[in-house]
Amino acid sequence: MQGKFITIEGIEGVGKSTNIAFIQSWLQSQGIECLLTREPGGTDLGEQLRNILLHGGDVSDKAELLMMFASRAQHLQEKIKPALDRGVWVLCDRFTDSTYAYQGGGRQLNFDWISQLEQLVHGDMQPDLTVLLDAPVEVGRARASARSEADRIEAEDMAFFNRVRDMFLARAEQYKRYSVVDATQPLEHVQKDIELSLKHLLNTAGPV
Ligand code: T5A
Repeated sequence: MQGKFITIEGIEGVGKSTNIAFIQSWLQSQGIECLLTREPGGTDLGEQLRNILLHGGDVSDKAELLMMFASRAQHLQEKIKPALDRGVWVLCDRFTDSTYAYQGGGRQLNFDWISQLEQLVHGDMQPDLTVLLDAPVEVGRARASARSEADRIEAEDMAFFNRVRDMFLARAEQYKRYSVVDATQPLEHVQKDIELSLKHLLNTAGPV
């Protein structure tokens, strides 16, 4: 049986890394084998692209878009699809929803280009569940900046991140696979909400 594909999304600092680790340990406690990975990155090529994307100098908006999808194409072929085919559940920190939010919403690139690249790279394959951790931009930025210095994308202004957040919320309205969690809550409450979505997915997944 195919594994399930779970993605976690949201603006910077909302708690994606913290909560993807929680999802992994919760699923493992249910006897489910999981692979935890991230985008951009997840493969040797993807991690090299990530380094350019987050720490490179002048990267044009179109080059940024293409590198996000180049990383994803490699990631799907080398890691995500083989794991799902083995019945392993894949937990991915960001996926194509981030491209719609950052390159589409934030950079205001043409949506048709994103959708054409999405078709090229993963066709109709979509996550089974997307957990969107939502919080006002000020909250996410305060948490992220307390933890580390801003990278090339984190250095964008508030208006950019408000467009990113709005795009995530608009997509969450559009697609049933989304579960929106209020990330301003204390961590235990955030994780209770995530657990409910996981239980729902597990109930609809059949035997694992
Ligand atoms: N990108 C990515 C694109 O532009 N297009 C794309 O297609 C893709 C795939 C990737 C960058 O690339 C861009 C988006 C990004 O700019 P990244 O490493 O995924 O970068 O992203 P970041 O969002 O920068 O990740 P962060 O590590 O900054 O944030 P997280 O993972 O959301 O937050 P986390 O878990 O590290 O938590 C931050 C702090 O908050 C605390 C944690 O303990 C931690 O200290 N915290 C809470 N505190 C209080 N209450 C809670 N509920 C808390 N939850 C977490």
